[in-house]
Order: sequence, then structure tokens, then C-alpha cells
Amino acid sequence: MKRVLRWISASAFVLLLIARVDSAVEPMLAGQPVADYRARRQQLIEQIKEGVVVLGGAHESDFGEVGRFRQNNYFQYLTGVETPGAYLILAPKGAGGVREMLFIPPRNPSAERWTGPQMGPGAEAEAAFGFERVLPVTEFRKTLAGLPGGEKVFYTVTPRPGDTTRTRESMLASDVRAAGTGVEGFSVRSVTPFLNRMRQTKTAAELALLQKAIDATGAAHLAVARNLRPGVYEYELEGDILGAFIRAGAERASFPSIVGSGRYSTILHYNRNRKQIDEGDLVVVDIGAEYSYYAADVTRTYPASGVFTQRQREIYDLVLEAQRRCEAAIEPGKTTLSQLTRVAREFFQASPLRAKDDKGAERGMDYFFTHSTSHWLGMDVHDVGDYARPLQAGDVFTIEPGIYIQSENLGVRIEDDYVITASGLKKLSGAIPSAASEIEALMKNRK
Ligand SMILES: [Mn+2]
Repeated sequence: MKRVLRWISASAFVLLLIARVDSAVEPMLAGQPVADYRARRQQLIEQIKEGVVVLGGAHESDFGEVGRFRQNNYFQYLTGVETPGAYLILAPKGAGGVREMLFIPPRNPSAERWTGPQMGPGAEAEAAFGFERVLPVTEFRKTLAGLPGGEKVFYTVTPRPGDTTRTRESMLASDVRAAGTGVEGFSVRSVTPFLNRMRQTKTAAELALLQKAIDATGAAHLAVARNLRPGVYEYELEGDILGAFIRAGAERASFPSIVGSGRYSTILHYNRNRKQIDEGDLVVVDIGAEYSYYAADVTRTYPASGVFTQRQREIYDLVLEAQRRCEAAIEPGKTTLSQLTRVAREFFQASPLRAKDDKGAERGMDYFFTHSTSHWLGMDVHDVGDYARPLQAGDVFTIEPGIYIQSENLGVRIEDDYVITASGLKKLSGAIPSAASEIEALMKNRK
């Protein structure tokens, strides 16, 4: 058995060498060039002049019986390594001359009968992952404890305020601060400001994955338009949505799918999806596929009957126009995401349309616009990024105005995904129809 595994691992190594010799075949990890991950680590090392960066990857046990393994975003962003139970040390001053160390579990033939062959520490993994050193995870604490005195500043992912979950990093952070743990004597700082700034600007490979996620989400919206009719349950559409994601090669939904009909169209994060859809309902479908760690987030609002009523149509057109105003307001280098919310709010304020609030008082449309228009989009659906920083090339974000009139059971949200390029604004979800007439045309072809 062992010999067979050694043979497999040796052949994999040879195949890898062949792949590396052929310069046309760029080594990839999770859909991105190995060189991109390495460049991120180098960029981080240059910013962390004193101290070490230490990150923990996800473990199989984090997901219980129902979850499938998924690497955590910061670890994935810096390494592309999806081996469960991994750790990372970046030492700008070098530990024994080495600046990048990845720690992974040694090979375990009896476990591999269940999970399949897995790369172990050593030369093969160093070549595949583009790391200076890939060591057994048993060496992790020893390596940390042995770092020279000048490296005793410990940059890691510190819990966000109010976050009560004990992450692997926070446990490690308390160990390096405490006495008698073998790794004590460090001061702890947060690495996330550095990583968040880097993650905000997307590379070409990241944009390609985001586009795949968005296209999978477009396929799901087409499935919704085909199958939505009075009498259908919201969860049936959710089934169509998840099926379309998976068929398009996405691993999962990037957040719980929202299929809210009638009164639930006015509940922003409704996702129980148990209601039967009635004639006359509007249905807000806010969904996103995750494709190789990158999230889409696209909302469309459908009339259950296939045709908007006059009232639904005037609110729909108003929301769509608010989105167009936001698009038109964007000046790269000047506009911030927070300003887009103001653009939409002022546009709604200026509308002559009126509706009743839940106490029966007449209100302008801005009263029914109850959230901001935009968030960053990336590995997290509400991605990391600075809301006060003017938009610049490589930024990916949503524009999603909405109007929610509870007294009329009428909610409309329209959400698209955008990137700032060298030449300006590009709508990544532009292939997914959103004009009222286009939605009606799509629904005319229902089964
Ligand atoms: Mn969104």
C-alpha cells in the first residue's frame, strides 16, 4: 500500500515537473495562477516589516457532518491551498533564511482510504503550491517558538468586535500572549487591515472567477423566469436556483437564496422560502452562486402572473432608474460607495409617487428605501473593503436600490454587479435581463 502511494506521489511529481517545463501551462490553484498567491505573500511581507504573519486554515472538523470542506478566505487568498488542517507562517526577516512556510498534515494512508490521496509535506507540495517550504504540521509550534527575538510581533486574524466565536487564530493569539505555552512572548496585532486593502483590488484571475459566479447566477435567474407561476412554492424556485448553480460548476450558493413573494417581497433578508406564490404577487429573487471562492449577488423582481400591474410597473421602473442614476454618478477616483446611496435617496425623494406607511400616512418614495445601495463583492458576498475610499480600477461592488411598501405587499429590488476598469464602469451582470419589458418577455416563454 505504502509503496503504491509513494509511486502515485512520485508520478504526480513528475507530471508536475512536466507541467512546469511547458511554459504554456501555468500552474493553477483553485482557478488562479500559483504565481498570484506568491505575489500576494510577497506584497504582505513587504508591508509587515517587523514580526511574523500567522494564519490557520480550516479543518475538516469545522464543518460537522453536514458541511463540505471550504478553506477560509484569508488563508485561501494567500495560499490557494485547500489541504485541511494547514498553517501559514510568513517571516519577513526569515527563519533560517526562509520567509514562507506552509504546514500541512503528513500523509496518512489509512485516512486516505476515506478521503483520497492528499499531498504531504516536502518537495512535491513545495513545487505544486509555490512555497519555499512545506513542513509537517507537527513542526508548526516548534517553528514559531524558535523564531528570533526580533520577530516577536504576531500578526494574525483577530476577532471582529462582537464576534464571540473562538477562531483558531484567536486561540493561538492567547497562547502567544500567555506564559508557559511554549510559544509565549509575542505581542499580537491584526493582519486584516493589510489583507483587506489587498483583497479590495481584484486581479484578472479573480475577475474571471467572479464572472463565472455571475454567469451561473444568470442561469439560475433564467430558470426562475421559466418556472415561476402562481401556485408554485418559493422553495421550488430555490431548487431550480441551486440546481442551476451546480450545473454551471459553482460549488454552492454564496448566501442563503432569497425567494420572497407577496408580503415577503418587502422583507429584506427573508429566506425561509416556504410560501406558495399567488397571482398578483411580486417575487424578489436575491441570489448568488459561489464559484471557486468568489461570490455573485444578483437580484431580480418578477411578477407572478408574468405581467407587471400598472402600480408594480411604476415602482419597478423607478427602482431601475435609481440604479441607472447611480451608474451614471460614478466617477472613478472620486465617487465612494457611500455616496451612491445618497444619489439613490435623492432620486427617490424627487419622485412624485406616494404610498402609505403602516400607520396609513402618505409618504414619498425615499421613505420606502430602507438600505444602502452598494457593498463590495469578492470572496465574501459582503466583501472586505473601505467604504470611504473612492472607487478605483479593480474594485467590484453591487448597486441594488429597492423600494418596500408593506401596506401594498409590494417590494422591488434590482441588483447588479460591477467592476471599475481602466476605461470606467463595467456591468458584469449585464447579460441578465432587467428591464420590465425584458422580464415579461422572458416569462412569456414559461412552460
Ligand atoms: Mn447584495
